[in-house]
Amino acid sequence: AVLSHWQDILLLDQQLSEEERLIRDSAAQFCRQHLAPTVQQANEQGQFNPELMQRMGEAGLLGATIDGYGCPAVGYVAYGLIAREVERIDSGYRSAMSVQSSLVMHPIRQYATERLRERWLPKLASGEAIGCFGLTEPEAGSDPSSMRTTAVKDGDGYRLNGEKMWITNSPHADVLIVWAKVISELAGEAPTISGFVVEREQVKGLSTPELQHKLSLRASTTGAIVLQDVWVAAENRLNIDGLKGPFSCLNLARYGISWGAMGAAESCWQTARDYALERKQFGKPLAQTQLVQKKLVDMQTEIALGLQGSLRVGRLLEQQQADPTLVSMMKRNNCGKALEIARNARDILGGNGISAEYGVMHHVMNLETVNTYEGTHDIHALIMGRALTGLQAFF
Ligand code: TGC
Ligand code: FAD
Repeated sequence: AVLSHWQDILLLDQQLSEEERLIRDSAAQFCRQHLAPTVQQANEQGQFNPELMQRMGEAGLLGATIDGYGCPAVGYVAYGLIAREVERIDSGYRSAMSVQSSLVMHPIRQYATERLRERWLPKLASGEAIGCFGLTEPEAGSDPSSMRTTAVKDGDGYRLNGEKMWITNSPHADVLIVWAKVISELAGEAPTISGFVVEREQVKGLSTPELQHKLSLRASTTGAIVLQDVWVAAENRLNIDGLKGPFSCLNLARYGISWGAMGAAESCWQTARDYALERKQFGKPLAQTQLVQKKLVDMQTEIALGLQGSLRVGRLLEQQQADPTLVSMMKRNNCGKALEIARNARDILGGNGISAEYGVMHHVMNLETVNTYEGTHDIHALIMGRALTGLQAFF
């Protein structure tokens, strides 16, 4: 007989509060109703529909952990559960949700002035406004400390120059969090990295061309941010100096990705199981062969363990006890495992595995990005390696 809770073998459900289960179920319902019907077309056409942000806003999925400003103030575990449901459909949709929540609303909430919070957070929560986060540059990816974008004091503000690359949602963004090196007026003083709230309608010299030819995360728009003498008021500089500014936002986003990647993996695994039960070769279902059962069981094991790890980190975050190293561990593990699971699911579906109709191949393609952005698989190994040995091996 089939185990009644084969889909939740470690009974994660029992470890959630009533409120968390309700949030998860309503996010799942929203995703089935509003995201699933369009995902195949969005991936095939390489298009993100910005109106989806308003639908996500109505469903309370944007800035979910923030208290006030029209946000629901849910816990970190609930936030992870939302990311899991959204990414079960598509990593690109989850990207849109997590950039808005963790990389735009979070820094505005933590480091911007009250006036900017009041101006932007309610609109970002409702999806009426879209935000993006510009850290990566053409010559500075894993090593953001080598960024070339500069901010130079000019009157009552700063003049920004430089180029950001690979920025989720930049072509649609009304508000852009841009990280730059602030060049001091004092001779000999080292530059410091700081963030700036760039409001598209208020500035001149900003362009955000879309990147073309992407074969992954096609249901998400990715662009550049080109800043040519863009002037922003001093008030728009975030109140945080150094790389801990962007990294403190990345902690939250990376944590959400650890849940999201498991959602994509679960979708692939469940499709592979259904397919293997249905499909017969050599006179019996594929699911009745030892090799296929092993693949399905390996998937199940990694998903169950990955979800438990993310749940534990979420609980520690809620108690303010999670060192960022734990986030690196779960982001790295769950993205790497999800990619392997998606590839194995694709394999079990044979030729059908490459068809968009079965909903597995787009996860394979997406997870290639998810394994790379927000710190690559190997960069998170080096972050953990440094925490384990006390020796940094980046350079
Ligand atoms: P390092 O010396 O390690 O640190 C510099 C300062 O930052 C502090 N710090 C952290 N603070 C909070 N949380 C963390 N996780 C932190 N990690 C470091 C650190 O304490 C220090 O503070 P202070 O006060 O002493 O100055 O800096 P490093 O240059 O050696 O860092 C190396 C490394 C590899 C760890 C780091 O650069 C890194 O993580 N690289 C990966 C880059 C990355 O993740 N980029 C992400 C771009 S955004 C993105 O991909 C969005 S995709 C969105 C989507 O669509 O979902
Ligand atoms: P590189 O840093 O050049 O790395 C290339 C390879 O070298 C990797 O395998 C890496 O692990 C390895 N490597 C690098 N350094 C070392 C080392 N010291 N030791 C051993 N190996 C090393 N960025 C943003 O700021 N905002 C966004 O919204 C955003 N969205 C993105 C959306 C998409 C679709 C993609 C693909 C990327 C996005 N990124 C975004 C950028 C992303 O964060 C970077 O691609 C990522 O950090 C890696 O940087 P890189 O591509 O320059 O690779």
